[in-house]
Amino acid sequence: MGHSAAVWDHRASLELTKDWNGIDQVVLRNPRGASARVSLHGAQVISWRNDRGEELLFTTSKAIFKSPKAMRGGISICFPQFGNCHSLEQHGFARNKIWTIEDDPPPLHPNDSLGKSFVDLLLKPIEEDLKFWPHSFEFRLRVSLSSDGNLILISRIRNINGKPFSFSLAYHTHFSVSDISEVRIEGLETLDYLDNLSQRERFTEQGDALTFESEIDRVYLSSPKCVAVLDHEKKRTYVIRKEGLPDMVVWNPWEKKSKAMADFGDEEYKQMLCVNAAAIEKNITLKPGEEWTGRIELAAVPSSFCCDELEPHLDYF
Ligand code: TA6
Repeated sequence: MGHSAAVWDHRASLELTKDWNGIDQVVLRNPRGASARVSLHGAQVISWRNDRGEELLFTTSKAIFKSPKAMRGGISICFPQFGNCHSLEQHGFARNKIWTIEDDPPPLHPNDSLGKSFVDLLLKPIEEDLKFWPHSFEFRLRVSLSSDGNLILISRIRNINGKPFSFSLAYHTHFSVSDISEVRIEGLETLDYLDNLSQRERFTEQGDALTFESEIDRVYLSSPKCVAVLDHEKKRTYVIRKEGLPDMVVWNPWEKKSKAMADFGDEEYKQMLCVNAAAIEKNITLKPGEEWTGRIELAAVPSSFCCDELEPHLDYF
């Protein structure tokens, strides 16, 4: 299929709907029945289902849909910061803005389109934003669903000939799990991490897979391109492959913090785990005209797989 046919096919496969607040959502589907739903509010992925219709992302049952606050859950785009380090909101403003659909963005690699259902979203600062963050940027996000149901997010951030600026970014990803005590993460062993529960003090992870018995809020540094989240009870593994994102945030609020969050069920910590590919320890700096790309590919596979067993089709990782 030539490029033009692929573009035609792609546009035909987009389904536009509106949420209860009248905000546009895009539904991506693949021929096997997998789907993903993206809200133009914050370009937030609010659903990712496998070909059996099982929801793979956690969203709270206590969501507060009070614009501009992002709904808790799914995958929210945290930019230009993640964590309190400026006068901005804790995880930046991008997830609280309305994005637009861009029909004809600057091209990506052909592999980023062929055989995929995708939507290109764009965020540019408005006058109001420049008061808080005076930088002329364009943030392009491609959300795609591959033929085997993998979810791919590609961020391209360009400095539109303003003065140099620095930012951090995280894909704030809430995975749905059967029971947090049955989950482990492979790929973060022996890494250094900053512990947000101890004033970001630096520690070194021990040699075993990461398991969960209490609140965790850590930034693992210089993490590998591939990390696996194994849900023993569901015999399901989430494989996270990333490019341009050296850090990995792991967060579960556990019981006490869950009870303190109005938009989070007291027991919901048992069914979720945040594993966020990110670039936060070292800010990214863009000179005028420069562009940065950060991408993740999420796969949900039977637990017998692990990172290096996945098909080599992920040819940009
Ligand atoms: O490390 C993850 C984290 O920064 C936690 O400290 C917690 O604040 C979590 O993000 C939730 O952030 P949100 O803004 O989605 O409520």
